[in-house]
Amino acid sequence: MKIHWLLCLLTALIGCKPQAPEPSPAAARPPNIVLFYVDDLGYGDLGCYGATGVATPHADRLAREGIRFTDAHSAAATCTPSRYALLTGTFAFRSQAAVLPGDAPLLIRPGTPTLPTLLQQAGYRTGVVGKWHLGLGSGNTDWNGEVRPGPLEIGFDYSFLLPATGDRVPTVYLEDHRVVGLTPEDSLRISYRTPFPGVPTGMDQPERLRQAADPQHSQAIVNGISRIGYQTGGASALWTDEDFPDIFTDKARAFIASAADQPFFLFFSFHDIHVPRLPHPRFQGVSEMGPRGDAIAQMDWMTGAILEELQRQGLAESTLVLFTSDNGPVLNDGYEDQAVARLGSHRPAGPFRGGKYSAFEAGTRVPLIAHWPGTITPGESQALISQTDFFASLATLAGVPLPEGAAPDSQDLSQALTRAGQPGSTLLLEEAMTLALRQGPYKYIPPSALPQAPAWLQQKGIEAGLSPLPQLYHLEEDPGETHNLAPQMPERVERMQQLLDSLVAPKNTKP
Ligand code: NG6
Ligand code: CA
Repeated sequence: MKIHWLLCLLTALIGCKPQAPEPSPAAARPPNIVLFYVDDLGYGDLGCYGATGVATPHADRLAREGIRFTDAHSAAATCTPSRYALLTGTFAFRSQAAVLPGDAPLLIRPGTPTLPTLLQQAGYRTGVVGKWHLGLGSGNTDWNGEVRPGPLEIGFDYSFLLPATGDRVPTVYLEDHRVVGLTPEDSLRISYRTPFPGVPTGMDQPERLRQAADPQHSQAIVNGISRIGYQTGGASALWTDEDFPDIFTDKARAFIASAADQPFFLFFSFHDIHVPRLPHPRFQGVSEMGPRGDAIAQMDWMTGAILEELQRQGLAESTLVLFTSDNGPVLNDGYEDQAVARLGSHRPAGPFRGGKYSAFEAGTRVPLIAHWPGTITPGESQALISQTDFFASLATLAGVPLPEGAAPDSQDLSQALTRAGQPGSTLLLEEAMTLALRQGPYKYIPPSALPQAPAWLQQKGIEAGLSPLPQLYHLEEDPGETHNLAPQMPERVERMQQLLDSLVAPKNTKP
């Protein structure tokens, strides 16, 4: 200490500055981490990624002041597998994790190394607010009692959840282990198999609905909207979709305020812009695109309100904000909400082909912004990076080593995450109904065992990217994946198939 001061004095006296140390992202006190995780937001859905028809000033500010990534990927083209990989650093195909029903047990076994457990070990307070969709309980969950295991058993100190999705029962909030607002005399029951006698469904009473829905979304009616799954009781606990922005934002703010003298990790997982899209009345009509655009504006407002809380608490400069999406965009995902009719010139997937569910690029190519004022120099990054890599990267930034065998699919890309111009990954797996592989500008989709997409996708005009033949695209020359190079480049196809096989081969550890 004394020597340090002497040096300072000396340099002041001789009038030259000491050599600036190489900036190290892992500062003495590790940064707070806020992960904004939007649901179904496409590559082209933000102003800073070319959106038209809706303004996103808060996300755009993050991009202006931080790093805007142009080749970042969710782990998978649907929600549950993406979140599983994000939190465990392990691809979902290893345990065949797929989109879960709302009564599924917790998918991540307690004891599995998870990102929040690791951050707890690094001294963080950890919280998750918003959509969960990773299962809860251990099967046959009674929603009227303690619901466990859940996030608290896999590394979170606090949770306030929408348990599955907005379009699935149960349509209640869960805070830590309890459904919020239940009364003992009106117990909540759900079923994904059998209707409850006498309880109306969207199928038999469509005239009660505010948005027409497809058959899969035509069961329990809550707040004038039919959902997937049957439900009865729990009237005092049922959510009103239009309240989501205020309720989730308030919970996030309270979490930030309560954690102020300890580093914290907030996983803020939006319901927006998933279906059903029912933004609060103050956002209705603010975009030119109907409810889907209004939901984007609402999501952006929530982002701004949480950033403002960080500012108010004096935490802006000590917080690394990551802003991204769990999979690519979808327009018609089960409800008639004008998403297709009012799209105009907006391109939800930007220049890419496909979207949610798809092995084509827009299935996983999503916006990613990293923001850490004072530490990150603003810029644009073309680094190839997957959310699967957040685990190892954030471990480095938090200053903790990865435990043996943890996060086997996660690479430490902390340099790329915090500095524009740093290289990303050389290979990247994309998980959809088939796996796909990126290597530099090349994208390889192997011949699929499934000859074509399931009927419910085809009916909505969604391209799954499946083909019985190999597909190879050069994304720099052909971002829209229209010209299959496989017949011309059989050697590259073979090499990429071998690389894919080696990445898919079982790892030693499995959560
Ligand atoms: C699908 C639902 C869809 C959506 C999706 C999950 C049907 C026909 N479609 O099965 O509406 O809920 O699951 O979305 O049931 S995700 O973003 O959570 O992965
Ligand atoms: Ca999603």
